[in-house]
Amino acid sequence: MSHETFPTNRPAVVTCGLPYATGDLHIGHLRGYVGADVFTRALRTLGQQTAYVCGTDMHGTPVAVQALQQGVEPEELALGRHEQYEETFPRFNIEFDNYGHTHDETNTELTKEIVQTLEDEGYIYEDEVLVAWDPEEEQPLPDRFVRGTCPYCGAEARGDECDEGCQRHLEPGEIEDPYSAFTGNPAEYRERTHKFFRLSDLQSYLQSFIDRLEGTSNARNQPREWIEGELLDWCITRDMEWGIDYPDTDPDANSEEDLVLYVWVDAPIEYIASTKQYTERVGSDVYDWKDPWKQDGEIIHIIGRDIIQHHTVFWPAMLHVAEYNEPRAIVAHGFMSLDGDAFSTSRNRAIWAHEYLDEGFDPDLLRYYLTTVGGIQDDIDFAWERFQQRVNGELVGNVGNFVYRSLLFAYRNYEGTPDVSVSDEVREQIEDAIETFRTSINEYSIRNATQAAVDVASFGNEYIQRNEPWKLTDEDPERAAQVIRDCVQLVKAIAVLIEPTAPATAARLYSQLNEDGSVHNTTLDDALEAPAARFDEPTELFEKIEDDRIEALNERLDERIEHEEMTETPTDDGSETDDDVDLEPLSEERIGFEEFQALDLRVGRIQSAEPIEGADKLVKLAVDIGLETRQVVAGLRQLHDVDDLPGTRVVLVANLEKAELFGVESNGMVLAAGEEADLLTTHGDAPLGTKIT
Ligand code: B3M
Ligand code: ZN
Repeated sequence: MSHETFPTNRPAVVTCGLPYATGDLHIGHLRGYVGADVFTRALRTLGQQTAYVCGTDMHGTPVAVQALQQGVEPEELALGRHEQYEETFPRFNIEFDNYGHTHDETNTELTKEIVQTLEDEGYIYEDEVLVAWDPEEEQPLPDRFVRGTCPYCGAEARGDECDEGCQRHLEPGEIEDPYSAFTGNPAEYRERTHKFFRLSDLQSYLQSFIDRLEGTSNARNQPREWIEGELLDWCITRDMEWGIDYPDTDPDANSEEDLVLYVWVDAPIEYIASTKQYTERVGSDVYDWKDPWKQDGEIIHIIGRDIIQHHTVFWPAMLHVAEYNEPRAIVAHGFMSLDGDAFSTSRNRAIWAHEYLDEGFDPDLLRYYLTTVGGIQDDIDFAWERFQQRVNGELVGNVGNFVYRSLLFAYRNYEGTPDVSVSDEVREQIEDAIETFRTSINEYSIRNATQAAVDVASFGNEYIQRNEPWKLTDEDPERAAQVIRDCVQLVKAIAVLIEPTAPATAARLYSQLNEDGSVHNTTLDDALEAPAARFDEPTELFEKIEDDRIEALNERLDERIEHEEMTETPTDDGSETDDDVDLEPLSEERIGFEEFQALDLRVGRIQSAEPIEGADKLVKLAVDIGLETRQVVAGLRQLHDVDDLPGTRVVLVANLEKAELFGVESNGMVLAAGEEADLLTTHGDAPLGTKIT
């Protein structure tokens, strides 16, 4: 089945992958949100009614793990991030029609309703499943709480995805040689009862869906292997507290069980919930969420290439059984690296979104870079020099140059647009650009659509050079007026065609042209409408980026990377993404001096240290605190070599309740900072046992 070309007369909804509420945004993250924003604006330029929605992904182990690390409640952590994202996106001219989150009421209710429908339709059953378990901590280890070996490709993997290898989704119980991502304890598998979605019954539906699917070729081809292979049923619940409760879980009947929905159930449902919230705000006469999702409309998902399986297998299967429309297109974008290496939030190897803005760079420059430096499917790289090259070469040198010289000439000689009609040559040129733009968007290529706008400027520069209007004003004033009239039309076409990629720039240009109305509401036809008769003296659209600025930026980045490398310790899971170590907020609650004094802190010295069998991080210490020697178990091995520890002066909490860890008694605690346990020491020679006050 082939789809009608855009624009259709059915409302569209464009979504982008929901950011997990786990970390600051860096410019690499922005690719998807910018890409989907550009695509949405471009659809509107074609005349397609479109809503653009997204929301924060609040649930799941990515958030739970980080909350645990930071000692805060997942909800508090997630809501804080949500507000931060909500505030950041518009600063990059990313304008969602609705930005919700997966923990809000709309999504919670809709998720429960949809899961109930799956159940009513007979697609859910209960079964025993082996769940990774930390036997020491007596804790289930869902998803990112466990690591091990991918059974498909042998790579080191997370519990629910082979993130560094074959990218497959992994079902609970699949990962081999599991161990806890926290304690490092070898995990065992225990039987638990969970809910399963009968994905295996949907093979033929999914095959036909994939045949109809539009978008990038990776999203259309990669899933075939999964769909045509053995389709495992999908475990849709987890032993966790944080998440949306399984709808029929009766809290009283099941008091020790915390069964919540797997994050990948409720996350994509936010696409619908967010659209619904948009309708609730603007009214169904303006935009009805039911059109794309239930009736007749177009659904386009723009996602990272690592989550193709979730969007081409699990998601359409759920939609199908719950009687929602299926996506028309899935556009899976590549990743971005930084100077040839992966961005790493945990290692601060990144250019943060706020840093880019604080530098004073126009967001449109980054939008342009992200959109044009590679095709959407390609992995791309960011380097300040390349950014400079593209900005100076294409935006300043080509687009900016053409626009400024044309408008300045027009202003000085005609105080605006010369009063003649546009020539056939130039009209045809613009018509071709419009056609390229339209075709490109129908092929989901925002890069080619943007190129159509830039090509108009290249043509314009060539046209003005070839016709030399500055020579014609005296010799052949009519011809000069024609050339400049044509140039102003080309400028107007550029404003219309570049708006999706560079909306703020297009708006500046439109106001320089003294056009009525907003460039954000223009459609392709406007590119050929006559420009305003009068306009003021123009100003330069873009500013050249100087070499010394790039040098300074590179230096700063190098210093940061070097610094991080020097202080770097391997993270417990070796992963480069997501687990960033944000500082915990300062405690709001003050304590009295007496409360502080209740802590019996003493100067001590480590006498001996030995590793504890089976626990990767733990070490057994004998600490001399003057009055006696204490045996203490401490998690110090990430940062400290066991053999180097004896002799180190430490601060010991002497009146902490005794505990037993790995069968070893711990009588006190040594103070250390952060996840990697940087040991606190003293600098003078305070006698051992001195109380710290
Ligand atoms: N929150 C982020 C990711 O895996 C995840 C996307 C959800 S989209 C419904 O890239
Ligand atoms: Zn794998």
